[in-house]
Amino acid sequence: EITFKINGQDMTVPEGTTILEAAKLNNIDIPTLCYLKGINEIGACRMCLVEIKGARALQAACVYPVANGIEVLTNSPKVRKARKVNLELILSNHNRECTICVRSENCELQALAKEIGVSDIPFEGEKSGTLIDNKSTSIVRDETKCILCKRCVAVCANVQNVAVLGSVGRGFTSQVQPVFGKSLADVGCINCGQCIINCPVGALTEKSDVQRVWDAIEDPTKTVIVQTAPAVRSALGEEFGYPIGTRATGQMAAALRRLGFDKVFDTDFAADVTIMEEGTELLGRLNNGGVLPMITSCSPGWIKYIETYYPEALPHLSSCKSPQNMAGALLKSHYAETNNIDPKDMVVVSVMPCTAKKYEIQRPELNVDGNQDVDISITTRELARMIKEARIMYTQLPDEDFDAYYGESTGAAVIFGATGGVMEAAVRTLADILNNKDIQEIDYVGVRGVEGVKTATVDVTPDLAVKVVIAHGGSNINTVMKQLVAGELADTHFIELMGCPGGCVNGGGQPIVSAKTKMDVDIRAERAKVLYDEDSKHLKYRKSHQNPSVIKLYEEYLGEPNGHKAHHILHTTYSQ
Ligand code: HC1
Repeated sequence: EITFKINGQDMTVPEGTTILEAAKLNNIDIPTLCYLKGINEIGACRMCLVEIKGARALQAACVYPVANGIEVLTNSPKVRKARKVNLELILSNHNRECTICVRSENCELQALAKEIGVSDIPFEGEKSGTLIDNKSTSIVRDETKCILCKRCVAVCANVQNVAVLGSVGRGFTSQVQPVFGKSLADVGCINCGQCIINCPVGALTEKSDVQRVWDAIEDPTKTVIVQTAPAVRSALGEEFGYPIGTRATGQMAAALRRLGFDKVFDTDFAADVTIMEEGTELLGRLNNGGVLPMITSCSPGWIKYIETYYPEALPHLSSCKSPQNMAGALLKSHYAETNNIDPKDMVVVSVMPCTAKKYEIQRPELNVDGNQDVDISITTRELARMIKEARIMYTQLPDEDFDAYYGESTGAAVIFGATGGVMEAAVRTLADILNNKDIQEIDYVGVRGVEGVKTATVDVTPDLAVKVVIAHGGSNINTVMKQLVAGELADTHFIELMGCPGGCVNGGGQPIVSAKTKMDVDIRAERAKVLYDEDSKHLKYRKSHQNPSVIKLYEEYLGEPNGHKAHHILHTTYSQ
């Protein structure tokens, strides 16, 4: 225990507590910019400077541990002046065209400038970065806005284990860039967008496809169909002022209809189809000596990760396309046929919590009879911008349903958006099929939660215990993959891997929450709760094989799961 004074008040905290943490416990807010709890604690931006009585230099509160007897001042004239000068310096080198920046009003730098009271930039700095890299299908990197906080560098390396961003140069020539100044498109970037949602400013953004969606909607020759990923409904409301953890499903469907889409469908329908296909594939591998453990294939960031870093393990991947692409492929085949629409006159738009989905849709193998499964993929944030641009009063909208058939889904599908959800959905179906009954205890809580790597053994039948592993985020994935290639997971049957920490609820396309809020709220858990609530309280069916529209689809069109037609439309291959 350490006893010290902060702004004249006595305080006792555990040893190792930083001044920043201690201040917070005492309801004192110290400004931060480069700080990302547990990820980037480097004291680089000098916004959190505090005075320690008797010490000559000011100290960075985010890295300075309290010591017995010290007296900390967080609001002295010296502190206020230093913070202001440091912020002016950062601003002097920053592209300040805030009115045309997508991060305006959700920019940590802009907020600080207001809070700290910067009213003038007394010096115009030499502008260091000028490059705008927009070659990636998913991510745009704008050096004119980068403030060198290195949050993206830390997330990419330490959380995602990808490490394609680094610091180069010193002083005014200092930059954050991929190696050798290359484009993000030309390095081992997995397109996950974790850099975007952890950037305090607009230096990293998604590549916008909003105009392409408007153009499609305005084109009278096109049937424009939208599908929404499970996790979008867990966070869209945040863009319209609702608290984190608010369910958006009904107002989202209503808004999409008012934007002018011809049909409002749900990716969740295809998530149910995925369970039919992937569950059957797993049973096949178990019965026929196929490659085990089988690994899920729905997260495109994860797919790029394995193709880039563990190509030797590709035979472990399920051959299932992701639900996004299954939905697109079914719309361009079954839906087009039954509605007499030429698939060439259809535009399938997906709304995803993900930036890697923009990369996934343009993979050449993801088509059905030459028609690209999905034409345009936008993020949750881009959808919010469209709703705002259309001046739809989102918060006033009634709750509406998705359109019939492809809008029908189950609780098993909606939990796909949280880490462990695909596994739980699969187990619900496997257990019913193998026991030939409608099992009532279906909350497999052992696979839920935000722990990095989860391991569980599920007694699916009295004779079959299925051993499963679940991981999310590149570093945790890497832990599992190292074990896999070392032969240490030989007794495991099924692995769920998701590219983003927490799964899709915390995907790189989701609403951006400030580092300050993330100190207090685990957004992964709060958004996941929305999905588990929808599963247990709002949906009639909670198992994929009970989805009446999915049953009908197999009866009237696909035939058997994993059958010839299903394979042609719903499965894929990977590249080394
Ligand atoms: Fe996901 Fe999936 S759950 S990958 O996390 O399998 O993005 O939400 O749409 O495709 O269904 C994302 C979410 C999403 C797919 C499904």
